[in-house]
Amino acid sequence: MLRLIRGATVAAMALLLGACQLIGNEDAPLTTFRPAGPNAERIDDLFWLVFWIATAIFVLVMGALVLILFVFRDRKKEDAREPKQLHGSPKLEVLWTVIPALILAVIAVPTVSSVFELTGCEDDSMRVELTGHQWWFEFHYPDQGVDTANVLVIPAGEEVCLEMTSDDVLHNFWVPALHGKRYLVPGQTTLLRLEASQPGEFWGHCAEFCGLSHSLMRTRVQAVSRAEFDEWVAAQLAPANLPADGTPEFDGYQVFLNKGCTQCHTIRFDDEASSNIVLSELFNGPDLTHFASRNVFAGAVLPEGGETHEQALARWLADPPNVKPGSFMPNLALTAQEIEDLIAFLESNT
Ligand code: HEC
Ligand SMILES: [Cu+2]
Repeated sequence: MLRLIRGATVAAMALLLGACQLIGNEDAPLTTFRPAGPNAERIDDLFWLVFWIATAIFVLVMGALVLILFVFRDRKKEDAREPKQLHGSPKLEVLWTVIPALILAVIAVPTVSSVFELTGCEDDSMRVELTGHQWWFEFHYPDQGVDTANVLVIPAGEEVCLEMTSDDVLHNFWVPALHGKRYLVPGQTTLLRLEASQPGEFWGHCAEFCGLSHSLMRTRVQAVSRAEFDEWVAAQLAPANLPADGTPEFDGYQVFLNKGCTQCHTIRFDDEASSNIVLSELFNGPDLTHFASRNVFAGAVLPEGGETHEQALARWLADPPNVKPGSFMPNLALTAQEIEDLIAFLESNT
């Protein structure tokens, strides 16, 4: 018996310490304990309010329990103290109804007001349309005319309003440092206000099981200064460079045109005649005009484990469903030469 208790105590301590270790850990990019903007701070404040109230109640109740166990423990007949025997006590019953009601009120007021404040956006905040796909996030900036994927660039210190929907199944956009989770629902628009107080890079993840590669549907939010944001927009609006004849980039461009990539991907060139065509809405993939400006791709899962952008791209182009099971980008049976040329071409699109 004693051994069992000792084992259970050690296990409980290990769990507790393990949980504490996650708080503030740099290796836990999806922690909810490092809010980096007003919306996430609001949620964090609420968590700690409830946490400390619950802790106080736990300590009081357990303390009373231990005290009663001690005071009324089994003793020799002569000095045994019988507790006072009660049957119904209106005073006590009122007390233990009123106190919980007050505690619930203290929790309910900030909770309900936070729920309302965190839903919806300010009228003047910058809009970004977000569409969820199996298994990547598409971002369209309607006022700027920018299209990008997986990496959301926002100006720090300003509220950005995500107008979210889904192209296929339910998804859920979650960047814990900036806000809670919100669904992306096919045929509906949901709003999510995002604001990062300081420049930085924040990790996100789809938080609704959405099929085979759900666990590989991630995202990054990059908050930059206003000036850097304007520069980024200007760079994104520029057309892709049409490579000069005879270069590896040009060969890659030819592979891009001839291997069916344009069925699903858009690259905007200056020349109207070149490949702006998206043949099938059903098979749409990320806009690749400025592919190399994004530090991560394929649902923000590549590159991984210290590989370079090029190495990851080679792995992706060789066999996408091998990297992301079920991927809607098929294995196009490219030769090593074609992959090499495509990498030269795609990596030149900064
Ligand atoms: C049938 C449609 C389809 C075809 C054809 C296709 N792709 Fe894709 N591609 C996709 C989809 C869908 C994704 C997103 C996959 C994901 O992240 O799960 C993607 C992702 C990519 C990415 C990563 C983009 C990013 O920012 O995340 C690159 C690069 C890419 N494709 C290049 C190509 C090239 C080069 C070709 C031609 C050899 C090609 N694709 C052909 C559908 C397609
Ligand atoms: Cu998803």
